[in-house]
Amino acid sequence: MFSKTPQPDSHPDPRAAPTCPPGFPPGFLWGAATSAYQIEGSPLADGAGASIWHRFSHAPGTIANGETGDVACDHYRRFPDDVRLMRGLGLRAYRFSVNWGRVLPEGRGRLNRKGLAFYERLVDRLLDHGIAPVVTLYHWDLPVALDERGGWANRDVAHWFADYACLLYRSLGDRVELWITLNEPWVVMQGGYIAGTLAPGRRDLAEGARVSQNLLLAHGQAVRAYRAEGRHAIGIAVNLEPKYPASGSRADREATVRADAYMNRQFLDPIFRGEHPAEIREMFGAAWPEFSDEDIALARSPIDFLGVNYYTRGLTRHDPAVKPHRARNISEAARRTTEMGWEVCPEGLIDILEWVKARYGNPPIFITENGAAFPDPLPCQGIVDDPLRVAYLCDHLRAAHTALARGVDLRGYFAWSLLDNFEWAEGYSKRFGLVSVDRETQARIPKASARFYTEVIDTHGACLLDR
Ligand code: IFM
Repeated sequence: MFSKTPQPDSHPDPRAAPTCPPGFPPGFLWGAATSAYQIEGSPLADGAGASIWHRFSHAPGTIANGETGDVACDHYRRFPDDVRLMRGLGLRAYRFSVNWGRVLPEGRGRLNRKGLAFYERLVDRLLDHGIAPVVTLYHWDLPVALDERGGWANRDVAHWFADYACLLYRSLGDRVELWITLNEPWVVMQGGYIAGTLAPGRRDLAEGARVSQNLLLAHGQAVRAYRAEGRHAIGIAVNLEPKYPASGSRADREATVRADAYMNRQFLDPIFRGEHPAEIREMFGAAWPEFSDEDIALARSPIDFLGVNYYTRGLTRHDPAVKPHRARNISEAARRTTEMGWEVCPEGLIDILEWVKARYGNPPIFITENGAAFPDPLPCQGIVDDPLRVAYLCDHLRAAHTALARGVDLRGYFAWSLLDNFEWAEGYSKRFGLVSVDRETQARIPKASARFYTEVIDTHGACLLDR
C-alpha cells in the first residue's frame, strides 16, 4: 500500500534525477505491443482451432456493439505491411502473442503446420527488418477444446501449457530472445472466472481460486521447460497498480492492503518470494485450495525479467459488495481519466516500479504495456492529431526515466498498442493505437503519437527533456 497519494499536478521531472544523464541508456529496448486475438483476424483460417474469445465474442450481449475479432486488423494477412510500418516508426522490438489454437487446434497433440508457419514467417520478417521479436505465449485466447476439459480450472492445464510452450521454444527459440509466459494472469482470473466480463465468462469464486493457482503452475512449468530448451530469457507480464487509500479511514486503508494483495502480490509474491500473501487465503476462505510446497517451488522457478503493464493507479475504497477483496477503485475529480475511465497517473508508474525494486530484489524490468484510449479525431488530410495520447506517453516515459535514475533496473518500454484494435468487451469502441486503423478499408495512418514515439526512440528519450 502507498500512503502518500500523488497530487494530480505533480509531474515527474527527470531533470530532478540526481545522477542519470539525459535520455535512456544505449541498448534500452523500444517497442510496441499487440496480442493475437486483438489484431490477427482470420480466427479459423488454415486449420486453426477456435479460442474461447472466438466463442465468447459470438455469444449475444458479451461485446459492445456485438463486435468480434473475426477481422480485427486483418494482421494475419497483412503482417508484411505491418512489419514495414513498424520499421518506418523506428521500432527496435515488437511484442506479439501466439494464438495457441492456431498451432495446436485442440490445444494439445496434433500440430497445425500452417498456423505455426504464420508465426515463423512473422518472426523472420521482423528480423529481416531489424526488429527483435518478443513472444507472449498466452494472451487470453485458450483453445475451446481445452476449455471443454475445464480450461484454466483444470490442474492439467500446466502440462498442456508447458507442452505448447516447448513446441514454440523448439520452433522459434533460435530467433526469439525474449519470451513471456502469461499476459496479466490477474485479469485472466478476475475477468474470465470471477467477474465474467471476459472469456470464458464465468462467475465462480471457487473456480477463480483454482484458476489463480493453475496459472502459477502453468507459468512455472513453462519456465522450467525453457531452462531445458531455451538459451535466452523468459519472464511473465503482470498488470500492476499502486494502491492508495481513498481516505484516511481505517476501512479504506485496510481495503487498500487487500486490493494490493489481490492485484499486485497474488502472483508476484509466489514467483519471487515463494509464498502467497496471507490476505489471499483470508479473502477466498474455504474456496482457496491447498497449495503444496512442490507447487510453490514450481511457481518460484527463477525468471530472467519481469514485464510490467501499467495504465493507472488504484485509489481504493472499502466496498463489501465486491468479491473477493471487498474494495473498488474510485477516481479523483481533479484528475484526467482516459476513455476507459482510468485515471491518468504517471507518478504511479514511478511508485510501482520502485515498489517492485524494493519488494522483489530489483529484477530486470520491461514495461511491457503502457498507453491510453482517448477519443481520437477522424483523420484529416492523412493526419490524426492525438495530443492527449502524446501527453500521456510523454509523462509516462518521463516517469520511467525517473525510476531508472532512482536505480530501477528498467530494460525497455513497449507502447500499447501498435494499432487500434479489438479492445475485448469494448469491441472497437476504445482506441489505444499509435496507428489508426480504418475499420472499413483497413488503411493504417500513424497518429501524431506515433511520430512522437519515433522521435523518442531516435533520441533515446532525450527529446523528452525539451517538452
Ligand atoms: O488491450 C489490453 C491488453 O490486451 C491487456 N492489457 C490492457 C490492454 C488495455 O485494456
